[in-house]
Amino acid sequence: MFHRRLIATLAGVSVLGMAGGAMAAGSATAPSTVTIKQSTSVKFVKNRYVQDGLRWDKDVYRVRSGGTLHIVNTVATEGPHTFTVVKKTDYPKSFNCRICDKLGKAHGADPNSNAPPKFQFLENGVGQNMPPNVDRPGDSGVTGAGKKGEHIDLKVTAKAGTTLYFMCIIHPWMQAEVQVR
Ligand SMILES: [Cu+2]
Repeated sequence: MFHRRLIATLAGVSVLGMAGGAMAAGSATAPSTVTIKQSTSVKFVKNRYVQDGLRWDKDVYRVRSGGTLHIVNTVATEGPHTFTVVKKTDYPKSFNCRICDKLGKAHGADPNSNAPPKFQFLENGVGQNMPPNVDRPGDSGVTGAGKKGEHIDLKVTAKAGTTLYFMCIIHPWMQAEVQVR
């Protein structure tokens, strides 16, 4: 399956960063640092299906403009992940994910090899090896080689009032929002 190949090809990179902050209540008090984790529950029904419940730990996150997204691998068996901003209309509804193919190529992932991607980050769809300022589709980061605890820190420069639609291009059903306040 395509996502299995991407798991292998995007593996192999990580950066260090700061610790996460607590989520505050109310839009006026959105936190300056928000931690984004994953959880999973796998359901296996013989001769029917495997249901992969891998997900972001929330559907909606809030962060202050100028704040930091602290994205951590928290499921030991199913990393790495990408935090990738896309247009809402580019969200896939199946494994057939055109935006995943396009941005996977921009990361320099080779679907025929286990090598790590050439670029750990994208800024506006262009590969680079430093974290982007997150404010638009095509801003992206790979969380690491997949080991538990690996993480990236991304600065959100989008203006207050912006909603960022993000996904993991390795696991295309992992889709959630960041509301910038
Ligand atoms: Cu993922």
